[in-house]
This record gives sequence, structure tokens and C-alpha cells, in this order.
Amino acid sequence: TTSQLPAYKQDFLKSAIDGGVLKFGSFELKSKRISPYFFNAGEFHTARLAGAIASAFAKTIIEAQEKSGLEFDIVFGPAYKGIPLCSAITIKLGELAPQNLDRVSYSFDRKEAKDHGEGGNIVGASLKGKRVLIVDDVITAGTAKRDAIEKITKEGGIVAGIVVALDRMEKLPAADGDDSKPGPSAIGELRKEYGIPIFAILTLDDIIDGMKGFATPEDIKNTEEYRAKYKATD
Ligand code: OMP
Repeated sequence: TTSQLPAYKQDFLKSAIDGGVLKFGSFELKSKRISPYFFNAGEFHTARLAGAIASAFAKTIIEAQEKSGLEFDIVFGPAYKGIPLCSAITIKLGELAPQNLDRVSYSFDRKEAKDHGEGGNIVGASLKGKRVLIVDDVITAGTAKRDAIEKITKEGGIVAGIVVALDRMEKLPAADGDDSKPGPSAIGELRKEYGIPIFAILTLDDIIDGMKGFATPEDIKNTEEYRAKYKATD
């Protein structure tokens, strides 16, 4: 049940459902997998929902700081969906933990390099020599996160960790295309490869637990079947 979830995570799940951010049906993912559910962070555009996602991120980050010693100077949001996130989250961190987090900055990247004016690829705080926390909407295969890590490293930043709204807990797509075999998680591989911590407000397990209170039996069944098929072994 959702009762094991901290209250702020339950609130976030409720906001995601009420706001139409979390939808059930049939959706093709970037990985080409067909998913019975989809989380569209772009729907968090009202004042109330933008506040809800920023709060849930900020609380997850503060918890990671307290429990896992996460330390960072910059909240980095990869273009495009990470851009409103990094600014809203930074404001919220300053509000919730002014004694130690009102010194953090945000920055984000451009999709295309700008060759006039101030130039460069990064808007906001310079990443050089700074500990950078990546914030993004969803992690499935981790491809977009890998790109962000490369970009930050190229700019001289040190990646301190990644925080996402949703960890879909999926195994990496199999090299031979056979997704029926067990496989390691996208998150696990990123952790190993780069030695960085990764945190999520919600996981697929949280959604399945939470949806028992409101979803149709068919959506629950489809989502459970999807989890059984694609959940990673770690
Ligand atoms: P990576 O895991 O880094 O490849 O990124 C997955 C991306 O897929 C996310 O950043 C989203 O743009 C998109 N996505 C969603 O937004 N919501 C979902 O529920 C699933 C996906 C997806 O296509 O996997």
C-alpha cells in the first residue's frame, strides 16, 4: 500500500494523477517498448502542479543530503524538460533549507551551441570545478542521462548525482533485441559506470502500490504485466 510511502511522495503521486501527468493506455517509449502507462512531466505546468513537483524534488534532494551525504553546488536541468525543473527546484531548495541550500545555483544546456552574444552551451552558473546535480523527469534506459553526464564533464563539472521524478525500474534493452531475458537496470549501470548516486521521487513499484486505490482493474493488470516483463533484476 501507499502507506509505506512518505506523505510527500503520496501527495506527489496524487498530484500526478489529478493533473493528468500520469496516464494509462498504450504508449510507445523512446526505447520502442509499448507501455501501459506514461508519465509526462510537461503536464506539470500550472502554478499548483509546478509547485508540487518542485516540492517533491526538493524534499527528495534534502533527504538524500541527510541520509546519503549528497553534496552539490549546482542543480542542472538537461534541455528541454529539465529546464523549468532546475529553476523551480532551486527556488524551492532555498525556501525549504535556507541555512544550507540558498547558496546553490541552477544551470541548463542549450540543444544548439550559440555562437554570438555570450556564446557557449550552458546558461546559468558555470559548471567548471563545481559539483553538479542532474535533475530530470523520467529514467528508462538512461540514454539522456548519459548525454547530460558527458556534457557536464566536458564543461569541467563534477557530476554529484542524478534525481528524477520517476524511475521506471526497467532493464536495459537487450543487445540482441530479446527482451524476455532478465537484465540489469538502467540505473544500476549508470551507478556502476560513473560511480554516482541516483535518486527518484517515485518508482514503478510505488505507482503500482498507489494505483490500487484509484485505477481500473484492467490498468492495474496491464501495468503489473509490464513490470513482470521489463523490471530489471537489480
Ligand atoms: P532515458 O532513460 O535517459 O533514455 O530517458 C527517458 C526519456 O523518455 C525521458 O526523459 C522522457 O523524455 C521519456 N519518457 C517519459 O517522459 N515518460 C515515460 O513514462 C517514459 C519515457 C520514455 O520514453 O521512456
